[in-house]
Amino acid sequence: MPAKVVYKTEIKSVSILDEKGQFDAKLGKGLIPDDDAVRLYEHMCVCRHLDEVAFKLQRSGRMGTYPENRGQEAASLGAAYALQSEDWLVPCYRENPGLFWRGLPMEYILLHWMGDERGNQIPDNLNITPLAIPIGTQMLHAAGLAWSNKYQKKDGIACTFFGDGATSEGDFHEAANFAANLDLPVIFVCQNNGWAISVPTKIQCSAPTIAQRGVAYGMECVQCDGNDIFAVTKVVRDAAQRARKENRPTFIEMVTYRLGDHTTADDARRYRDNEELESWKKKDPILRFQKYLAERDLWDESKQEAIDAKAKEEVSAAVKRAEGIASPETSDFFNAMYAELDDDLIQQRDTMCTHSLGLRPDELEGADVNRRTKDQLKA
Ligand SMILES: Cc1ncc(C[n+]2csc(CCOP(=O)(O)OP(=O)(O)O)c2C)c(N)n1
Ligand SMILES: [Mg+2]
Repeated sequence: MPAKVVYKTEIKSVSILDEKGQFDAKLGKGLIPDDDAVRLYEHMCVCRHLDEVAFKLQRSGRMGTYPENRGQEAASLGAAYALQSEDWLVPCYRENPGLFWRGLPMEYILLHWMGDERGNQIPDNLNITPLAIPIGTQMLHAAGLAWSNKYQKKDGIACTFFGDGATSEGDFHEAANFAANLDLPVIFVCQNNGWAISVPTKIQCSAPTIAQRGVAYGMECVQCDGNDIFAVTKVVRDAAQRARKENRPTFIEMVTYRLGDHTTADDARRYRDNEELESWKKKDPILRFQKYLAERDLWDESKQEAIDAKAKEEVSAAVKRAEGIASPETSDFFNAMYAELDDDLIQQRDTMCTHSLGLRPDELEGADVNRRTKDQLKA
């Protein structure tokens, strides 16, 4: 008996504004009104400028490390634009444009990369989780947030961002399985930027698309041009509707490219062809958006000058706020980490504030602990 085909699928790839600035008027009709398009473009320019400044801050010793977002601005921004304020944004670390669009003040990101934990104390009303540096953990958090919202019958879905490399982590597979089987309102946004530090996507995923990794879990999967803010807006809007109406997750692969190094601790010239880089520079999300706006008489050189001046002002004010913040107290470490402190944690906190080595603070009253001898500390 001939084998029957029991399952067939296809992955669609959505593109509306291509690298030459050509616009699919049918697919893109009414997606982004002109006023919003101008604001989104300006926002992308501000974020690009932040990258330049942050790079210099790191090189001059004023910041620990920094991952440039350059080239990927349309992905998180289009997603944040398509979502609503009650929806969770569950980021990785290359989503500045989307986070700022939601309302995160820029100095939070600067503080984070300056090594100040207060950068991760995101204001509650923003529905943004802290940057996730361990690769992949945030996808599980997004599934949990969506489950919690569904369980409590609250409005709001969860949209999580991660890289191509993160889809090789177990966490991705657990989160995808969980979301699909429990009917959770989650959007999984994979920013496929071609590289996981020095590992190219093609040697860590043998399938022709990353999008199809979601098919095995039984969810809708789609690919889009991640440098095309119109395509991004469309696929995220569709996915959000599916999540809200049907409680179904969607996996979106946004094809993009990081034009910078992985972080300031990396030098991509050691593993990446210049030809590849140059070909992606032509697909820059800002350039094509500029062409689109120019075509509609919404952009010219003088407008760009005004945008650049505003970007300089905004970024330099944020740097001032980040660098001008008072030093944290030792106790902030505990107070930021825990919602409530039990007796044990209170003792740990107080002990840490005395700079003692594990001695009880009540035993140290009036003593200068740093001058105690080893024997005294042992006693
Ligand atoms: C669990 C874990 N393993 C390894 C690392 C080190 N690491 C940091 S970024 C990165 C690559 C991530 O690549 P990708 O998911 O494609 O994201 P991209 O940086 O390209 O946006 C790795 C392996 C980490 N942070 N966490
Ligand atoms: Mg990557």
